[in-house]
Amino acid sequence: MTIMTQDWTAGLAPGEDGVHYTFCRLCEAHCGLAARVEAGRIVDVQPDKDNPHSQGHVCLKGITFHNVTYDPDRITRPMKRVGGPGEFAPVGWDEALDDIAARLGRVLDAHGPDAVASYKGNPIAFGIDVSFSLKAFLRELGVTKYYGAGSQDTNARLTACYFAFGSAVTYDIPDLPHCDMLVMFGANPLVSNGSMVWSPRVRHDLDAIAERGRVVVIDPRRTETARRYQHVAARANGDVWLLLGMLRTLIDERLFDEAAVAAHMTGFAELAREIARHDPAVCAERAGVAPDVIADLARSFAATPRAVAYGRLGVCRGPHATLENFLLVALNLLGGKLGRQGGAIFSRPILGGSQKVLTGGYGDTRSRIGDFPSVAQFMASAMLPADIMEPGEGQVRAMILTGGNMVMSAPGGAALVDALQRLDLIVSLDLYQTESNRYADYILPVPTFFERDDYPMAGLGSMIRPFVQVTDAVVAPVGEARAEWEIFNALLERLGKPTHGRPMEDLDKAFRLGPAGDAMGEREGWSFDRLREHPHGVMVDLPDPYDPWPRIAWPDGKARLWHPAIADEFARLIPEGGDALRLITHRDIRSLNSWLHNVPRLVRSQHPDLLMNPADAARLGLDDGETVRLSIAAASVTVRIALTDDMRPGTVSYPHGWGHHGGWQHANAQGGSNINWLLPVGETAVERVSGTTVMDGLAVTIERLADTDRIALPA
Ligand SMILES: Nc1nc2c(c(=O)[nH]1)N[C@H]1C(S)=C(S)[C@@H](COP(=O)(O)OP(=O)(O)OC[C@H]3O[C@@H](n4cnc5c(=O)[nH]c(N)nc54)[C@H](O)[C@@H]3O)O[C@H]1N2
Ligand SMILES: Nc1nc2c(c(=O)[nH]1)N[C@H]1C(S)=C(S)[C@@H](COP(=O)(O)OP(=O)(O)OC[C@H]3O[C@@H](n4cnc5c(=O)[nH]c(N)nc54)[C@H](O)[C@@H]3O)O[C@H]1N2
Ligand code: SF4
Ligand SMILES: [Mo]
Repeated sequence: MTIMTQDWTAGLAPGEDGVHYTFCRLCEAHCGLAARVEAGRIVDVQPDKDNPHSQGHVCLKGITFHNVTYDPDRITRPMKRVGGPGEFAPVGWDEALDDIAARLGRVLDAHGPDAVASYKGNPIAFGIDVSFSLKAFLRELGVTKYYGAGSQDTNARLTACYFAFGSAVTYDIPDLPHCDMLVMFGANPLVSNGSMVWSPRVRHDLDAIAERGRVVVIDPRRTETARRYQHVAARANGDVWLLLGMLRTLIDERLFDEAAVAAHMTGFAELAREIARHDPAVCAERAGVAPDVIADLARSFAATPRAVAYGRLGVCRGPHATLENFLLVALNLLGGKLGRQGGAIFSRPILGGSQKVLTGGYGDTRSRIGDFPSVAQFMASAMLPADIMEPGEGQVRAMILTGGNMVMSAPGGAALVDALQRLDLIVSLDLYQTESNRYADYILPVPTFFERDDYPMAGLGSMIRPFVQVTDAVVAPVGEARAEWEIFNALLERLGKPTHGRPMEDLDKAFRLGPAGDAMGEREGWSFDRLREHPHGVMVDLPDPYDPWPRIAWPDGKARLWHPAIADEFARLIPEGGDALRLITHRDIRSLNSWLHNVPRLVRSQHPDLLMNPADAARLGLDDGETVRLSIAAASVTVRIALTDDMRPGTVSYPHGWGHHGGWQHANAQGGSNINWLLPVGETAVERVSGTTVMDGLAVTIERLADTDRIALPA
């Protein structure tokens, strides 16, 4: 391995020999990286120890990512489908773009923009040019059907914020550096590196909180994070009851912040009346947590001035996900933690013009079938197959897939695959031939993050310590790969529509006009050019985050503890009965959703196994390491079980994103199964108020395989 020296010289051109400082764009941590280029190729990647934000933190994904850039299975030429699924042949760029534009134009002319849908994958959020250009492209075509990860990820949290704060784009983040008690619902930051809160050294933040006070992790699995701090092994989807129990203690014992409620909130009486209907003992039973543990959590939370409740995926995908997130926000509000140092703070605007209060973001469009609202533009994924299959005005006939591998990551399984094959046109911009775009008509090759300029735009709202960095591409795009923004402009040009410039350039201006900017040279501050002279990035000063009330977007300026939609959700609240096993998902530090399984160094020590408590296995007569059939209704996959008392009895967990059969040879050889194949679609699979796919905590059946069904999985 080459030993790195910090020998950066300002203005290294892409591909020039030397060490290029840049940042990882795989997860929200956005760690600083130092990439050594020799003879035009990245030969080694190390942590950038001089990055003031990540301070040398990285994980194995970031420092092995050049293996993706140079992966022999990567798509580096435009590919056209010439036969069945997965049968592609290379074509020239002009031929591909001409044909795509002609076919897209025909769909638009004959059926209008509602016949075209977009699927935007998770990595697109972390590329500034691609995300802005995709938006501009769809806007020019009049396309408003945005599908993507939202309904498997953020929708419920953002919907709850809309009801509480009046905006689905204003969410609160935990002020980790000043916090003395963090109550964490369904998040595993030691593996995920934090989500909807950006802090690359999140473990150091949590350790410091535990040192000063408490970190409590509520999770049906004793996760890597739970193991390090205090674990409350609640039942899957039991959080709504746990939260009701905590709120009941706060209200009954008058431990809430009465002054804050009176000055800044409405709806207290309605919320209190509803909460009074729920018996703490019953709540505790349904949460699967002892009553005194819940009461103690509430009292300790109330008594700790610098405390905050935070929740992520584990509370974002159950049948009551919006209600759970709303009660979580209510806990922070009633506890007097919003805007408190060490409590919950709103992100600090960094772009000019964004200081204004943003409203809406909820229900701007609705699904054609089922009438579900979009949230921050994302439609309910569970309705995509019906949107393609059901005839009528607005039936989807063409799709643009930008990143995203929905066959692995969205619900639908066989129904989704069937629907994709009915489309007139699928165009995919991706690095690989995946389980989803094997049904595409074209796959267009795009750069990896090492091959493009960027700025950590997506995180600016969630960074607890504001940081900015501008990076140029480290190397030029491999093969014939072309930036997505160039592809979208080339298509717009052929369709006779107005094209747009490079989004990075517009953003520079917005940044310069924002609070950290130089006001176009009028004052001391930052511009992208000046940032380029600071290759490790810089920490920036932004306005005080401890005055949240001007950011409430409801016309009366008050946060809401009640909303008619929340009343409806309470009316719908029924306890989950039965003793079926419930399925949840876990992540691995060396995986990223569905697409890093082709890097041998990352996958060699991973085991896609169904984690199960030994007591459940004994009840079902199953052995450790056995391959079993896992089913939801009629859909089933085979998985290998691994027994561990980390799982709460009654809950099983499987990592998502496995079971490959795309163009990634190494990934295909890893075995495992795609559990999203099991997830139902259609109206009953959707949590109504947020369009969230109900996918965590579904009841599953597990059977021994008959001897003839047994298959060998790699060890
Ligand atoms: N290494 C790695 N990092 C990643 C990713 C990755 O794939 N790999 N993905 C990135 C993405 S896209 C995201 S959105 C973030 C997600 O970030 P996190 O939400 O922090 O990550 P998860 O591991 O999904 O954690 C969810 C936790 O919820 C628990 N859980 C499941 N059901 C319930 C429930 O009903 N109640 C409670 N209380 N807990 C429950 C699960 O056991 C799990 O530990 O991670 C990001 N970072
Ligand atoms: N069962 C279960 N399902 C889940 C989850 C879970 O925890 N459990 N998590 C959900 C969550 S939180 C998320 S965010 C989604 C993620 O699901 P998706 O949004 O579908 O994302 P990925 O599966 O990560 O697939 C990303 C694709 O983008 C491509 N790609 C990578 N970089 C780029 C780029 O720069 N440009 C372009 N054009 N393409 C690129 C990759 O090759 C890959 O094909 O999965 C969701 N699905
Ligand atoms: S934690 Fe790993 S994947 Fe996430 S930004 Fe840092 S290096 Fe990249
Ligand atoms: Mo996500």
